[in-house]
Amino acid sequence: MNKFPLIYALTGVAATAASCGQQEQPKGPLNVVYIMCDDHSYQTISAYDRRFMETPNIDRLATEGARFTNSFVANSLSGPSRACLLTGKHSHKNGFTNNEHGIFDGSQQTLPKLLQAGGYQTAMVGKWHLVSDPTGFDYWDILTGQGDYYNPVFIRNGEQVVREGYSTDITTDVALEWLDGRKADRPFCLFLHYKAPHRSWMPDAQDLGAFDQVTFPLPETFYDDYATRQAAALQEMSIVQDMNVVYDLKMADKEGEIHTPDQPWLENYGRDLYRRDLPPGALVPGRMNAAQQGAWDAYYDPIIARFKEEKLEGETLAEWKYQRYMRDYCSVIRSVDRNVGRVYQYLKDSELLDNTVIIYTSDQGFYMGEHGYFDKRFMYEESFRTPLLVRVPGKKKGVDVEGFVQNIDYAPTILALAGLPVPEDIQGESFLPLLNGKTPKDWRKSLYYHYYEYPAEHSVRRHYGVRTERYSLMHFYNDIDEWELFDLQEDPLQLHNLYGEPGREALTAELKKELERLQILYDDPIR
Ligand code: SGN
Ligand code: CA
Repeated sequence: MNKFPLIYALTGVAATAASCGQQEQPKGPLNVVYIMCDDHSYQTISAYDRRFMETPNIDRLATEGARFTNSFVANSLSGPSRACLLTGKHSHKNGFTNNEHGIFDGSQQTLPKLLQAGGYQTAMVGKWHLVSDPTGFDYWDILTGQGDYYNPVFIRNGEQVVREGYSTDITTDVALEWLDGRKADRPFCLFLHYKAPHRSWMPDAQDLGAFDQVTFPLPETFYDDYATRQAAALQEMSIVQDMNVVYDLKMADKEGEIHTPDQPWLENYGRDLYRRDLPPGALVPGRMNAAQQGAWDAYYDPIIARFKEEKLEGETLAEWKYQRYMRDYCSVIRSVDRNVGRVYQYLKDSELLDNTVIIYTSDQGFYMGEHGYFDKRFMYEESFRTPLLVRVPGKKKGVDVEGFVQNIDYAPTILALAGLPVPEDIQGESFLPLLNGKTPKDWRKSLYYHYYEYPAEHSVRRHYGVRTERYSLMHFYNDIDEWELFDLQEDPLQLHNLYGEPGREALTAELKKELERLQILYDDPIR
């Protein structure tokens, strides 16, 4: 099977842990802590890839559980991915196809409702992003919209609460408080959804500068020319072209020389830095307090001054942008990793570790400069894939799971862990049988993908496609009609579109047949 580019993982988690054997057998019904980040790339989890940073707490789930090396999403975007999790169905079935026009229909059958009916206590804390109010949760305490990094606004069971502090810490605090107050006589399922590390990658004050001594390796495809791939060229998510030095990279100088007065939105760094029309230190939604602002300015002001002096251009500017992006992004992940450590420690101290499943994943993958990109959306590997680490008490430790799994599988898997029946209309499959590292013979051999959000921010064209062990075939449609075909064995970086090349007719026909089979199987009306 094709895997994550594990050539980069220098010390194989599986190798270290293979000798560790079984965990303790669980006592009583299993609890579930499902942790999902927003835009966390597998490239920045050291259990998958050691090139960029260390994530010891997240990695522990791999050494004590299973690392999925072929984990994918159905539609690489936040709201749609969350709707897949809740329903176990592809976007066209759960109705939430894109962030911009979607309102999740909370009256439909969902995982938390099925868990509640099965006697579970359910809670949803953190990023929700599905517009309608959550249903099926005993407790919900969600960030508004995308959520802010600093002093975020939450809606707690319908009531607005502004909490002072850093989003990742606060989200953990709220989740642990709920765990403390839950009823001890019933099992629980906690959905803990961090806003981090979503754009605009704002680190916690204590992590500012953590990667200043690091020079991140430039991805091989950073200067991709997109030859043979029209849709790949048409996007607006390029670090060189579209990443803004002020908005994304925090170069808002106090003199207003970098950004002009007609661009006041730039100063807000994606909603939540300080605003000059308000007195310093005032705590309002979307505004740092004086201490936060002081730490922020102390770190960024000298970088801004240097940036103004240096007047970088061309490739030097492009690579400076890449380094700043990576430094901010990885600094944000440090806080995530620390908070995963807090959750783990809480479960350990509360003696819950032996009967609680811990799942760590992201709502999709993310580009760390591959193809020159940030963001996600494409069916290309970096954003189609998503990290997945699962620690189930009583299962083998340090296992690599190679079978194809997708985010429509979380609902049936969690139901299976809870010992509850999986309704017929759920399209995903429980991946519990894969947890010992052996993929059953009749397990799925191909995956279906469908992305809808266009016209929209980042201009990634609508597309659907099929992924087999070796090949990836995609059709970009709407205002273009373009096919792309990649041989992932020969061309893992996906630079060479084989579609239409002489000699590929039989392969193309076979993959189109498989694509159609999946579209019929999942009952997708757009084909
Ligand atoms: C925001 C971001 C985009 C991002 C979408 C979707 N812009 O609109 O860069 O692609 O969210 O992300 S921002 O300026 O508002 O940060 S998703 O993960 O929520 O789907
Ligand atoms: Ca996301």
